[in-house]
Amino acid sequence: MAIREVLTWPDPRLLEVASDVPLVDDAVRALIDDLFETMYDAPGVGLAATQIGVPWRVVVLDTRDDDGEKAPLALVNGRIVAREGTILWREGCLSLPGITAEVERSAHITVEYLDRDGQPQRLEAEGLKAVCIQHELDHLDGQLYVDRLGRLERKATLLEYEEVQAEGAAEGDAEPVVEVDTPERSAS
Ligand code: GNR
Ligand code: NI
Repeated sequence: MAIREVLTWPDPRLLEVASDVPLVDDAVRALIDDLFETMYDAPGVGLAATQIGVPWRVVVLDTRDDDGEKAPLALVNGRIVAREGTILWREGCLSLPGITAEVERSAHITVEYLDRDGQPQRLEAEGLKAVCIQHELDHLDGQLYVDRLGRLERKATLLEYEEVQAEGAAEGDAEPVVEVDTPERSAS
């Protein structure tokens, strides 16, 4: 198990379309474990393999159960087979840290996927869970939530992102310049 570096926009690997997993083997289960560890560490409510630079169709999420207890869910080769209604939700993304935007999604979805034992499963979701599944599956197609905004709002949101990133970099101005681009700094 390991905490992996989460890629941030505009890393070109975030734009790649991931491949179906041919067999849920120990390597895929190890990937799922790393995704959970990285997601809980961040912390985030979901994480796609794309975000740690692995181009396989694997996502994890945990939107907690009604009692606030952990409810980890791993979806391999997940696909939405039915959708109903629309919902507006304010989304964030670990690959676009520091900003959020309201995104329109399907309100109710049915998803088919393989679980960590390779068994086919089907689930229905609504609310944050449905939003999160759609957000994560989008990552596997190289899509970020800003790609679901209107053209002008996408532009404004990415401009805000660049401003927030520049402020973060400016706060580090007192540090030795040689450290500015080290992985430790960009991960913190
Ligand atoms: O942590 C996250 N929160 C979140 C909030 C609203 C809608 C989607 C998400 S997913 C995000 C983590 C992430 O970037 N997953 O890809
Ligand atoms: Ni995301």
